[in-house]
Amino acid sequence: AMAYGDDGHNLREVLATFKSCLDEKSEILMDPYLAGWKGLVRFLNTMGTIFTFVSKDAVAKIQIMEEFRSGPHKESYRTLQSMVSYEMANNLVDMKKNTERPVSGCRTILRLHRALLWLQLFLEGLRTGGTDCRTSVVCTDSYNASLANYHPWIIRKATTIAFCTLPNREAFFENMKVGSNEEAVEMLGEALPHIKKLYDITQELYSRHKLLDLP
Ligand code: 1PZ
Repeated sequence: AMAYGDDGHNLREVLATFKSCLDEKSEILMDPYLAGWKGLVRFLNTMGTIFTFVSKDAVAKIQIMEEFRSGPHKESYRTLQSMVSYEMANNLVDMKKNTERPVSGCRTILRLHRALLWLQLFLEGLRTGGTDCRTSVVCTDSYNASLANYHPWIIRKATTIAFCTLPNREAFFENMKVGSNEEAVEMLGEALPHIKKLYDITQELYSRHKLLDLP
């Protein structure tokens, strides 16, 4: 099993990175959150160049957040909670479209947060689907139940076409580099509740501050 993951796309480690995001006060640490996303992008890049338009957008958002994390207010971006407090208190969050304010951390993380719901639904669908379940169908259903609601027609179209190129469940699990199908299912069963917890905490945070519709 040592050989697996040496090429840097062992999904077990990526999902474990997300698990390490919660601190003792149930705050979400920015650095492992971004590291988790970087791992997902690495994994996505093994799925073929047709997903380049997706990984480019994810990378751009990760970079925006890394700049906040290395800038003059880096301490304010230590957790998602401290980011929200800091940006709200300093009037840095654009509530309307087409104003002059620079891109906020809050709106950037919101995009990744919405994508995390897609990830959770998709991997949960693969986990509970039968051996002959169609990856592209599971993926499309998860997308339609999450991200699609925020994407314009042209993106939905491109995304749906790209999904059709996904390999079958067995090959997909193989590409996760976590061992046999059974081990992959077991790993997902262990990891997904932690992803869901992160999602729920972020959703509650954004909802409490009325940030769920940031343009
Ligand atoms: C294994 C198959 C992977 C499929 C990936 C599924 C996600 C589809 C997302 C399609 C995104 C298309 C490109 C850009 C979209 C942006 O317009 C939006 C909104 O941002 P804005 O324009 O407001 O700045 N971006 C997003 O919704 C964030 C998308 C992040 C996707 C991360 C995917 C990570 C994949 C992990 C794979 C295991």
